[in-house]
Amino acid sequence: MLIQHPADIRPSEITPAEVYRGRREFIRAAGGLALAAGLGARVGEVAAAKLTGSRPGPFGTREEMTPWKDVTGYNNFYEFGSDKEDPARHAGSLRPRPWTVRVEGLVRRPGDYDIDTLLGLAPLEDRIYRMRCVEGWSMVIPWVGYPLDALIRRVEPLGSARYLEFTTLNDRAQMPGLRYPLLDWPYTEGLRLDEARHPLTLLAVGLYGETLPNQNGAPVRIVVPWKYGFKSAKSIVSIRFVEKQPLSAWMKAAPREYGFYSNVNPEVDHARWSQAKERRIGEFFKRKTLMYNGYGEQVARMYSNLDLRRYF
Ligand SMILES: Nc1nc2c(c(=O)[nH]1)N[C@H]1C(S)=C(S)[C@@H](COP(=O)(O)O)O[C@H]1N2
Ligand SMILES: [Mo]
Repeated sequence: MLIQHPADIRPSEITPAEVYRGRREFIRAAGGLALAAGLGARVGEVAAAKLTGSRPGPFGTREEMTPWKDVTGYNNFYEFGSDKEDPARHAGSLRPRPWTVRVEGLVRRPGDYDIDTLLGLAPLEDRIYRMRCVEGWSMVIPWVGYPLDALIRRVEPLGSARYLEFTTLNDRAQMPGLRYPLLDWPYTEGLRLDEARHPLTLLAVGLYGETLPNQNGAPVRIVVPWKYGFKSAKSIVSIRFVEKQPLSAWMKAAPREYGFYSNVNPEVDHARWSQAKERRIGEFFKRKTLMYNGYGEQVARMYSNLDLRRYF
């Protein structure tokens, strides 16, 4: 473990979180978004990778954001190892550019989308979401991205398309963890089409106003805040539109433990532990886990006909 003495902390070490908070407060104080673009340039002097032009989006939470060092230092990204510190330590070998995402399957307009084309498809938004890991911890993360539906509309799904399958990069040269058969690589995940089109579901390209750090799934990932974290696939290289429910990497590995839906649900326990409570990273006492991670008002109607115990 690295211990940093107070004397070692230089005043120039302003974290992206502090910059982000300052920018948001300034935007609020100024009472207008028109100023945001101009401020972005000044902020850029501190942090080179600033994503300019993102604006506050809907569905925000007022809960305290998890500090930058935890959001980027305590991660699950098995392609870089299974310890929480492994992704931050090893994800430097990931090359997020050049990068293309292949859109394939049951769409009228399949194709390879360059990451920069993808970034320009819709206005970027700041979305502060609660995130709940299936292991029982949670964070509040200010993502930057846009609704995945913006891309879906663009590629025009066929009437037969009912599910989406996401696939993560599978390159041993960039991802040392792929040497270990923890999962049947590549990492894949899936969503039902209506879930993928839900306005909460993001195609995320950043956090805290910065380009997505490698350990968080650079350069582009999915974010589905009412489901357990593993549904939010990182560093994706393809999105396939299919007719049948895809089998995710976690379902293959442990079908009794990980279902396709994996909606956050305090009343349906994991095969080996309770899901009633969670520990917000940075807090000591556990808090109660909320149905659909607190997003029930927005998403519950999608599951009105579903037995949540059976379809966990
Ligand atoms: N490709 C890939 N995506 C992944 C994972 C992974 O191991 N590989 N872990 C998942 C899990 S279990 C969680 S909790 C979240 C963590 O995202 P974060 O590190 O950005 O908070 O990523 C998810 N996406
Ligand atoms: Mo997770």
